[in-house]
Amino acid sequence: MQMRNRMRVATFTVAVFVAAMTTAAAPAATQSHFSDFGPLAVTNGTQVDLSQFDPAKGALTKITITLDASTSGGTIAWDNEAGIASTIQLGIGAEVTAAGPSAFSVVAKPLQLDNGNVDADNDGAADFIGTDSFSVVGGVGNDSMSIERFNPGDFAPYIGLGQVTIDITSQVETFVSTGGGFGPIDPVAGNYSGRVTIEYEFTSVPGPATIALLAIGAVSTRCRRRSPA
Ligand SMILES: [Ca+2]
Ligand SMILES: [Ca+2]
Repeated sequence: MQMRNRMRVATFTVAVFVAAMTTAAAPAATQSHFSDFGPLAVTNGTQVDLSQFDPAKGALTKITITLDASTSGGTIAWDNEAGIASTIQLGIGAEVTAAGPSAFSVVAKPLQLDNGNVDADNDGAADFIGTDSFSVVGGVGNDSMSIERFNPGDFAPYIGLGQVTIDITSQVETFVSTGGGFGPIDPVAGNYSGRVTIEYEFTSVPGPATIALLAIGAVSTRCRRRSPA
């Protein structure tokens, strides 16, 4: 009879221990928020507000900010001034920066890109017309970049029940790559838009059920120790 009781207590203790360990070893939880911006003329800026991390949910361990940006409506032309024919890859778009508190900054560079072949300079002028020139008109560019931060010393502005403000700025970005030719570009800025996503990774605070299980486990262990050998 006594043996059967001891077995029962031991089995129960193991079950509580396993339940408690399963809870303790649970993977970190995540929570994310996003906000869209634009379309805006490139060189204009804006702001987006995102929810802070609610400290009641647990301890913040990592912040990831992702910037998805797209561009359209820009044009760029290039005119060959070299005496040889050339390949050309040309792009127009934006360098978009999303900057939050604690110097969390992420940059994306969406570009409308196109490529082709041009003749050698045949007009002695950088006039952006003729068979020695090339243009990008239309199309859409996309880019996405993320940053991750792990230093708890940087987290304070992101914790609370309010909002965290992310500043969005932009400037004109161009791209030129030739196969031997050279010449000037004539860029005209377009528009850009995008989305900022913030992800909070955290370890959960143990709930009342977990604490109760741990307490029962402790009591069971003590009962077993007191049992006669
Ligand atoms: Ca020319
Ligand atoms: Ca020309």
